[in-house]
Amino acid sequence: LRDKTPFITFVLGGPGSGKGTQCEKIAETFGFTHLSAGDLLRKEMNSNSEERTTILNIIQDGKIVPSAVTVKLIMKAMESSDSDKFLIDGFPRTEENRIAFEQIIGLEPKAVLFFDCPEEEMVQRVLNRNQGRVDDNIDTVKKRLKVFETLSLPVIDYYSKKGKLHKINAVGDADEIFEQVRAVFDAPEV
Ligand code: UP5
Ligand code: MG
Repeated sequence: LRDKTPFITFVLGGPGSGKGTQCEKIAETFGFTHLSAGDLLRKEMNSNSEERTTILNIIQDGKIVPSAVTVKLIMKAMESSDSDKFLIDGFPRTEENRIAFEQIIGLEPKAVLFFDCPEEEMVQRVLNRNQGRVDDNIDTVKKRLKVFETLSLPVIDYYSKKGKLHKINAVGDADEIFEQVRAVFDAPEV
């Protein structure tokens, strides 16, 4: 049993906007545990899980894995950690994801970061990454961008209306971007 409600921050932004890079810095500086939904799904995809083929096909097509699968993985990761501060990177990506998390986990984020980056920059970063991700090719990147625009922007808009959104200009040097992020976590209301 936990004696404290976990401090949850959702970290959102398009493909290649720098979520993972900035989460590492936040985790290091502010002591959060970094959970990347994409990393959890890729790990599941490379295991002998029953879901592995479904996940691979969806990721290759730039679509969204069913909420039940992703929320279960996030919940398992949270439960197996003794941390009470989590950065959830790349989730929720749809309104349905958001509602599933609220219903299954029963928690809401204290803050939501949005890394705002122009499309051309995101495409360049993803295509330059070269780490063998099955979705880092021009065709899948175009699909990921489309999904981001149609399904993920409404989630960002939802948190903006709730007054929880912190929009970060994600263009420039990673350390400069982190200075904007630092200001969010240094502020007393967060
Ligand atoms: N880089 C970083 N910052 C830079 C900077 N300031 N200047 C120049 N370069 C910079 O960065 C991307 C690349 O850019 C790296 O090479 C980095 O060095 C460089 P990174 O920090 O990795 O950006 P990030 O936003 O994390 O990009 P990523 O590609 O991981 O974002 P996605 O949201 O596309 O990927 P994710 O892993 O979250 O999801 C992948 C897929 O999984 C989804 O498309 C979807 O199919 C599936 N998924 C779900 O279905 N449900 C989920 O909940 C989550 C994922
Ligand atoms: Mg990432």
